[in-house]
Amino acid sequence: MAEAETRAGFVALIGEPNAGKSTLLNRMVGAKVSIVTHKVQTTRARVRGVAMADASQLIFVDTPGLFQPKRRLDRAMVAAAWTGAADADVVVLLIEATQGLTAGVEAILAALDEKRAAGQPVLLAINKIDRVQAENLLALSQKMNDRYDFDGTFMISAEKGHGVEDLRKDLAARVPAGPWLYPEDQIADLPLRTIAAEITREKLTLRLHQELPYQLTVETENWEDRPDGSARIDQIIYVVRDGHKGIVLGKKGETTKAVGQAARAEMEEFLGHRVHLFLQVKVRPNWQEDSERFDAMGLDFKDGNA
Ligand SMILES: Nc1nc2c(ncn2[C@@H]2O[C@H](COP(=O)(O)OP(=O)(O)OP(=O)(O)O)[C@@H](O)[C@H]2O)c(=O)[nH]1
Ligand SMILES: [Mg+2]
Repeated sequence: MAEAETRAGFVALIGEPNAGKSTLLNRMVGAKVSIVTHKVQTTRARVRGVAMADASQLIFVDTPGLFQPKRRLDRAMVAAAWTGAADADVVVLLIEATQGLTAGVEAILAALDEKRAAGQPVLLAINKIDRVQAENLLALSQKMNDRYDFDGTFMISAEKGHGVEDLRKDLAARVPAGPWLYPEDQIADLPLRTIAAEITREKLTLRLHQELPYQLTVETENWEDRPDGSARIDQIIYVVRDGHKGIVLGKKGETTKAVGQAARAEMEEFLGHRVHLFLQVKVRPNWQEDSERFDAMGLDFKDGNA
């Protein structure tokens, strides 16, 4: 019997901040490769996760949320998202069922035709359906399809998993025929150092209030695999002000300690071995104007030019 024809392709997940793109990527991959928080603008650069669907390999590209950028970092994030979309075989636009056709979604639709590649299919995924009544969903689906010519519409809950398999099946048939692009056991295309830095940034974002999470970045400075199978990971948390350093550290360093414990536990689960994590907080007032920091994040500094 002939083997099933293999297929492989890139699927970009785009949408407003907080739509649930990273949650969907993680669900498709079956592991947490992209960080998730209840706050907007969590994802800062493209994150690739690899998922299988029968004989198709789907490389999901999680992107930063699309919004009106003001700062250099914001502009670079939004540019990274559009590049991710333009390079993909299929685009999936996620919107929140609870929010509907917002001004932000309207702006994305207005830009989509200009940014998408010719003939590139665009699917609509209405997410967070676990939070709305079914009758409202049908009306929203109608409204969205009146507004834009989508190649398909899916009602999903990325968090609970509803509808996700239907979307996966559809995507499996849409990506082009061809050999798989990644080894079968690979789930992410992101350096481990970056994943480790992202885990710490997630724990900081969950723990810190207000604007602070948007003004810090985390980098893995050193990674040493030890003979006993454990790893020593040294990371730097860059903040913009002395006052922020105090908040990130907390009283007697208790905030950094709690963040470090949570991050270490998750790194150990991801890596499957013990981790010794050392966090240091540094004040760097202009890190958001620092091209090295953008490189470390996987962003293009020039994309941030006004
Ligand atoms: N109720 C519900 N919540 C969801 C669902 N999907 C995602 N969320 C929540 O929505 C919030 C944002 O999810 P993310 O996956 O970080 O969203 P994102 O689109 O990646 O956000 P950015 O990276 O900021 O652009 C988190 O609190 C998720 O737990 C869903 O299907 N139902
Ligand atoms: Mg995200």
